[in-house]
Amino acid sequence: MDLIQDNHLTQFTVADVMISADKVAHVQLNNPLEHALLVLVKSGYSAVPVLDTSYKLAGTIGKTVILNQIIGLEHFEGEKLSELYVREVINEDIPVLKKEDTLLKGLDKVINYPFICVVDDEGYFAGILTRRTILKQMKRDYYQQKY
Ligand code: 4BW
Repeated sequence: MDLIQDNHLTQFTVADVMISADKVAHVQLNNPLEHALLVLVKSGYSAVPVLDTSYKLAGTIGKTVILNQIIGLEHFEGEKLSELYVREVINEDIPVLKKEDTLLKGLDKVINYPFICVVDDEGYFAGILTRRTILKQMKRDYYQQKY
């Protein structure tokens, strides 16, 4: 409890530690799944944000949902990768954060999601808050309190 009351988790905002949009791998709603899988495999991430053509956040997409689409009963149906689009399998049911939200609010959300998308008031994508950045900040605060 001390960790939360005395340190800066409530003073730091999401904007202080988020990964900004220009450094985040993403795909677009109108990309074929082929392209999305390529981005996921080449970036090494298991899921990435999905944006619309005006760079507003639309949801997320991960490797598992794409692979599920092409696993047939007897063989891989790879041709589906060029026939299906990101908009058909996107996960739209995701939490979001605002830049001005506290890190404590972010901590609460990353318990159930490895990363949380950050948007502005109009829904434009600003970046992501990851478990890694939250944990790094908490570790820093812990050692600053101790010594
Ligand atoms: O390419 C990577 N570089 C580094 N430095 N770490 C990586 C990389 N790929 C994975 N990791 C590590 C991170 O600790 O594995 C964790 C789980 O990755 P994930 O979920 O399952 O692909 C990473 O944890 P994290 O940094 O807290 O990131 C949580 C999730 O946020 C990732 C990924 O889905 C997303 N993500 C992180 N950075 C991203 C990103 N998505 C797009 N672009 C980025 N720059």
